[in-house]
Amino acid sequence: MSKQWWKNAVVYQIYPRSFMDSNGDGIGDIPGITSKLDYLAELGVEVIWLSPVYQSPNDDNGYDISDYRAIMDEFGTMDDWERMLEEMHKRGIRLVMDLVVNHSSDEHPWFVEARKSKDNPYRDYYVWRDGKDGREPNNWESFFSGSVWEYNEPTGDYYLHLFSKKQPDLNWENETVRAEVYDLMKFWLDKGVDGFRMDVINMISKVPGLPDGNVRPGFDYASGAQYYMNGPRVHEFLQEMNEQVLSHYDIMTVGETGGVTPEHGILYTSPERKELNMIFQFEHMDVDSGPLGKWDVTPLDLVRLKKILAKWQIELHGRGWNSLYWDNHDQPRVVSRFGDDGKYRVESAKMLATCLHFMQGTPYIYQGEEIGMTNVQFPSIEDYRDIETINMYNERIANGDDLNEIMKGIYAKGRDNARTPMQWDGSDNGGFTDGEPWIAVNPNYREINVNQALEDKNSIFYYYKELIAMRKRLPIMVEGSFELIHEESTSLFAYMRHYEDETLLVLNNFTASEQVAEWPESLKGLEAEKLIGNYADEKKEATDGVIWLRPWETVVYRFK
Ligand code: ISL
Ligand code: CA
Repeated sequence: MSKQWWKNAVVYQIYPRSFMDSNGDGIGDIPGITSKLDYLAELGVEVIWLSPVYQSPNDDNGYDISDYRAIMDEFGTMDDWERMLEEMHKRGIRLVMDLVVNHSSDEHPWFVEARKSKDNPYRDYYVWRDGKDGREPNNWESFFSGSVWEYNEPTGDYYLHLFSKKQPDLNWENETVRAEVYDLMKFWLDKGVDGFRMDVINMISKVPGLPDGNVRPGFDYASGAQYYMNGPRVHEFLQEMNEQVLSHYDIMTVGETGGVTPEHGILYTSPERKELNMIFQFEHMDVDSGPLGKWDVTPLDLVRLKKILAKWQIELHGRGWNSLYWDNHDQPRVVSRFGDDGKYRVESAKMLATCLHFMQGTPYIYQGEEIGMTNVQFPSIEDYRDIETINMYNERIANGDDLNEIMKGIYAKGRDNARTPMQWDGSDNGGFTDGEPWIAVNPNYREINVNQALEDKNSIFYYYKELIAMRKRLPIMVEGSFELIHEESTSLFAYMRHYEDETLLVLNNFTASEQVAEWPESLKGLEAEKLIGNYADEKKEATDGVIWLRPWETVVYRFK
């Protein structure tokens, strides 16, 4: 039944807490979102992915849900939500909601019941194990530091939480749990939502027995990833969900799936398997990390980045479907991360946008990316709000690690980089709130803001608008095959797209210096039409046998 409308759409992600505050309590909310829909319509996005707005104690900003059928008080009411949806649909914008069902909040009535006694009817909604030799049942480490196990006094055993101890994992082996999930999905679909982004959906099936992982010397806990990512029954569960729920609606689905290769990608997204439309893979989010993981900051390895993205492009072509993203609410700002957030902020933001949007797949824009918002460096841990950041900080301080090293990691990779409030204008707090924002606004809001971008015809905003519009006009952007060129170049990310009798040449300079490279043999002598670029003035003749790019330059040519 799917019309596959999501193949040429661009998705815009809203992190509601930081988008727009309508009532001065310092917290972004649903009426705030509704008030900015004209702005998003102007940008041209056709789908909004909204991070969780359900009732939640906010241990992890809404990714810990205590009522799947209610709106968080701080964000507004169900009426506000319904009005927002109506206003989106009026503007031709579809709404994708976040589905967080690997875990619930510990304040969800299911868990409140489950933890009371071993014979409670909800006990089996969660994952319980006895301790081993006075310790946790196994050695897995939580994403948010420490053990994945929490001791529960009334029952004398432990429950599993891959994330915070206020996010107990639901037991997907229990078919009643699965039926509950399908029910709540229908609740929202029947209200008219147009799809789901499924939080850590490839972690719902754990290997029975929950075996220990291998502890590295000097560490207390091990990664258990091989025992819960892409687990034994995950495809069975997704096919069941598809059959019972998804297939009955004209919607789009995107799974958040860490630890996947293109082989997994095909299993999750190939249409005949009837699971998901697309997934978020994370391989390209590791290209600036060392062996110790995300906080082990290293310079970008451009060759690695290109090879990873090229591999996904080629292997999923005709077999599955890619999601394309640089940013989301868990990642640092891409212009700071892979671009230059100083002198060449505008050029490098446009270059990164071009590089991503000309690949095959559905592009995602994270709020603020379209105006080139940057990372932030707050002076003290007191200024940070993210549970992952705070837990990591406390653990490493207790461990005697160097404070500067810790802060260096937070500045480069901390999730709050993406969560500072949206910068709407140059007034106090960037126009986000009249009150005290729940997290400080990036101090650069007087220069970098939406107002400024809308007034400048050469802004990053209008460049994104053009990229979004091009995807509608040019089938080659959606359908074309992908070919990486100059693979080993440590400065250029260059590729071609091929479709019918057309070729696109997409050239991106990832450095602040001029770059010269050989023009592809197959295009020599052909007439090049320039489609888009980030330098206004013309440069040297494009077909003189060399690629010549200025600092952070991007340019796309079409050949027929
Ligand atoms: O952000 C991360 C740390 O680098 C990731 O490990 C992240 O926790 C992982 O991608 C899962 O993310 C999703 O589920 C989490 C939630 O905190 C994230 O915000 C969400 O995107 C638990 O629900
Ligand atoms: Ca508010």
